[in-house]
Amino acid sequence: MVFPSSYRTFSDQEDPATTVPCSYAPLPDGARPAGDPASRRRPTKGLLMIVSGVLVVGFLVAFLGEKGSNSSNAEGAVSLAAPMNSTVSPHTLEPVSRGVSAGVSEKSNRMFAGAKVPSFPWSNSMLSWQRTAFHFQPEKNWMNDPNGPMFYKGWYHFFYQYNPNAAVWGDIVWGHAVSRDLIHWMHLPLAMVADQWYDVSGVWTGSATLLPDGQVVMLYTGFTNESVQVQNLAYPANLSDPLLVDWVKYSGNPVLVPPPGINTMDFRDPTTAWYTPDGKWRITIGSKLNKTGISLVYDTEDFKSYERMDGVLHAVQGTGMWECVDFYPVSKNGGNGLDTSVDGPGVKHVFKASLDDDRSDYYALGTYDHKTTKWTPDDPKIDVGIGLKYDYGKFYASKTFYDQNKKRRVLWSWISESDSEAADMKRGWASLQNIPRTVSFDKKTGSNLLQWPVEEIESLRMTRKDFSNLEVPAGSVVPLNVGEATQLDIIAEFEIDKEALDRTSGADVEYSCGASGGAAARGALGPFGLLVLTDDSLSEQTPVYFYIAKGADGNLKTFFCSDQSRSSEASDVDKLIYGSTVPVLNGEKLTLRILVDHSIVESFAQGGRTCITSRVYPTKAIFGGSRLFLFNNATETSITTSLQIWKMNSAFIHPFHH
Ligand code: DQQ
Repeated sequence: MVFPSSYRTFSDQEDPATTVPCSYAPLPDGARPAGDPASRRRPTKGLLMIVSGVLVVGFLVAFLGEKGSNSSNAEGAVSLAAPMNSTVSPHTLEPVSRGVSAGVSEKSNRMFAGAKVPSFPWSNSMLSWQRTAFHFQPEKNWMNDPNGPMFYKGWYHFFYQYNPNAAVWGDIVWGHAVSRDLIHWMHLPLAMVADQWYDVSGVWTGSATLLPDGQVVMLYTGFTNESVQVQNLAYPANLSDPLLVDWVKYSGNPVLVPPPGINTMDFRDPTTAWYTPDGKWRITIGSKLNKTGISLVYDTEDFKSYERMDGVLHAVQGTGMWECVDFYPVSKNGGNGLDTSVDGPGVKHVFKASLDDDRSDYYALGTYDHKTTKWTPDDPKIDVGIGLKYDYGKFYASKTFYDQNKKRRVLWSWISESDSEAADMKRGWASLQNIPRTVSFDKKTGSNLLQWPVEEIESLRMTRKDFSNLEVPAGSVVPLNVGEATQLDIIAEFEIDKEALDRTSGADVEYSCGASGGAAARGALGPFGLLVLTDDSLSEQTPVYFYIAKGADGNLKTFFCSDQSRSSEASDVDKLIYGSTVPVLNGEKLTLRILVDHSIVESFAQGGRTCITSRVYPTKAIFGGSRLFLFNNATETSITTSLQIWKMNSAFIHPFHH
């Protein structure tokens, strides 16, 4: 790739004694589907409405006691051998609307929208346990989208949407941190604050472009004094400062305003620019037309003036507003990552949109034609917004960057909370970023990306325990003696009994992670996997597992799931069951990796073909009370498994002092 000089500058790791299976099978036979969270909450909501209607305080307290003891039925549809004895306070949480006038999106915390749920009496010690040890998070307050990630003069830079004033969304500015290795971070002063008419209501999401001559271009969305979304240009005040502490906003901002026909509140989140064969830089910006998600395209030579390209880069009906669009090339040979401007026959292009309507990040693989300014999905049946997700748990507003230092493409994402806003405020912080992941094309399947935690995370590995060829009989739980299990890196492989596999037929072809009863529901060939963040009695547990469905035709379909329904005794946390199918090729073992870091569990199946990130808020499986177990709740097969489990160090993220 040749860049011309024509663009203008601007000044402006076994303990044998403890690895025998338990003599009990705490995960029971039989189950009925868990149902969706709304239907699970409905009885609570109805009764609470009656209670509030008659306003009898004694009845309210009695009702809440009843609700507490029923919580496992309500949430998971089946009971465990060790039921949850929930202690709830006589308070209920009502969704709080802080309103647009406070600069707060009504969509920033939707979990309990329209529902009243009993609030759990979170202690300060429980809340303090939730803070992570090696995931990026600010010292306090609210964070959301990753912004402008890049590698510059020996440092990884990470900017993020940040509320300096509270642990809820609002008053958004750009936080900034730097790292040598993407794991150990140093917090820097705010990079950009809301101090201009064109961003006074919020310095929203943006992306960085590194120009061949060493300049750094930052394009971001400003929410103006009149609530219009515009695009602005900023750049480092001093390119010789590797920490890029000071930023200048271009005097001619805004550089782009919503074009005719586009709603002034639906024009945001410019991408990193890529260089076209026509000698121009090209960006795309998410929007919508009615219910169709679209991506507008602009060309520029100087990042100050722009030409709108005809049509759109891509559009998908019924997907709603596309936030934080990302567009980048991947090598068909699955090798190194590629600079955003690379194109050619060995390249496929990934298109990603964050769907404001369901708060998930969807991607698709396809072909880009620079002449027509169009991207076409390989398979329209799994187009953007209706097919693959980067992650089937909590994962939103993600953004990649090309790391020229290690020749890889790295993916960052906002991991929001799934507890109550009241708990967030009491704790004083909200949201995390994922462990950055390398992203590459899966040349074995040819149909998906592979995501894997950056190799630098392995520098935090401390003591290791290995477990080899453990047999986990059908219907059993096996404790893994690793001690306190709150900071772990787990690698596991599983083999199913071949005879059982052969003799089973027509099992669970209609299975789905979310609607088939979760980890407690037994099938012929699953579920089996790990119970993380689990207390000794197994009353709190977060299963991460495989489930194999076998069609009458002999075809196998493998699911990878994470079940939050028994993750906490508290009711005021999200208890969804996440997951999807995962491609498993002939001859492959089932493999998984799990990073456990206090309230976050990041799980990767088959080398990262399917990923699930969960936020969990146990009340007993914390500190020294957290344990790790294997489980096999299948009825027809035993499982043989080998594991390597490392205790993880803290990354000691700290402030920078001049
Ligand atoms: N968050 C930003 C917007 C973006 C949204 C505002 C996605 O720019 O569309 O904080 O989470």
